[in-house]
Amino acid sequence: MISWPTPFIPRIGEGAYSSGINMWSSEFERLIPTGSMERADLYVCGITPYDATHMGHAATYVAFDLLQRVWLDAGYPVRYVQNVTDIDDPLLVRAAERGVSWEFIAESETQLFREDMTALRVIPPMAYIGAVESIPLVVEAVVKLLASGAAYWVDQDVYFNVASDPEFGGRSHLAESAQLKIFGERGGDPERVGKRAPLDCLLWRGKREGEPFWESSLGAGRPGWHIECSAIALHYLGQSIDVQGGGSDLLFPHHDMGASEAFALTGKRYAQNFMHAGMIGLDGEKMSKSKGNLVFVSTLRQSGVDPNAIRLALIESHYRSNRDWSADLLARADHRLQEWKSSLAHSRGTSAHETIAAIRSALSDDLDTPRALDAVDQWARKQHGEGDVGGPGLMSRALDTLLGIAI
Ligand code: 5CA
Ligand code: ZN
Repeated sequence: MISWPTPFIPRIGEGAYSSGINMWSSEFERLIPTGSMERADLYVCGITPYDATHMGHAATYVAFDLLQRVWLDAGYPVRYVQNVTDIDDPLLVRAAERGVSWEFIAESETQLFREDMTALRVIPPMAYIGAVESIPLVVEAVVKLLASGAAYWVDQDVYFNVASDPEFGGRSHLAESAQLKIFGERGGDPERVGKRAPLDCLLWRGKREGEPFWESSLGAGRPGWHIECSAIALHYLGQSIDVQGGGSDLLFPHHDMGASEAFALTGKRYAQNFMHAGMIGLDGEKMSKSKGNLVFVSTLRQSGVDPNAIRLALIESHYRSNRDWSADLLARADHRLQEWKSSLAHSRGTSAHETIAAIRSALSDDLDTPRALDAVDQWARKQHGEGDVGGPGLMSRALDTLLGIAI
């Protein structure tokens, strides 16, 4: 499906990342020095379009946008793929509630997401792939898993045998009791009779009365969730990628299941690194459709909030931290934006180089945005004081290129 327009990204000269880009200190103790990758491949789990785009979604996609900007700035060609889970149970539930078709919900919410991403200056993926359009890829993958014995039938459904990957669960490191609990909460069916193991996950759901279905060599039905991302990523990016990303709620079961499915399909470890963004909450609760405590990007935009302020608010704290959205956070970000604007207008010096080096250094250290914003604040304060500092043109371009803040 189509994605959204690429924002203009000014050139500020290629970034010098002499100490390497360390993006994965938290999860995979890897430090990849500049020059060790010919290109950077990224797969980020996309939305399930039934209630988009809330601040949690926005924070996650802005975090991966920063990663892409750092890679591009360091000179890596980036290949970025994202999916849209445009058929899944929540869409059917929402469609029934609203008395409209699930296709209408999927299309309209995906369109809103595109508009929000455009407003937030998020660089689009090179391939934006829907679950529905990838059904042939999923069927091909499931057929292969059945043939190798990594999948099996339960009535008209097909399940993945998680034991076929000896490293299953190796990303989340959860005890089995925790795995079972979370699996049950996040779309899994540990109690299903006929499975070989409670954690085995659905690959293909045979046709049910009243539910949408597609004809295939597996019979009529629709895809399971985890295999959607594995099949899309393997097809569009090949057998190994640098980073798979998403919010931390996807670590288990989604990313563990997907990694094991990819391993069963290729015999190789698929994502070399996983990056997970923290959860955005409201008043101490995770922001989610089921809790009904959502703040939407589109609502804020309609009320006249500058998308730059939304973006600044989302990156005030580190992407990995669980944090709350609040009116105060937005007010602080808006204030900061006004300060930066005023400093750019009043600037009278020449050099922004030190500040740009500080921004690059902070971002290359696991996207340390608090430190990057602090460097800009320091630069901004100096513009109003005495002394020969500044460089507003270059500074303004750097804010856009590196932080996606266009002023
Ligand atoms: N379609 C699947 C992924 S294949 C899905 O999880 N969709 S979603 O709409 O529920 O979430 C889209 C992305 O936003 C995921 O990466 C998810 O981890 C992230 N996300 C969802 N809620 C939050 C939140 N409250 N805070 C931060 N990120 C969130
Ligand atoms: Zn996914």
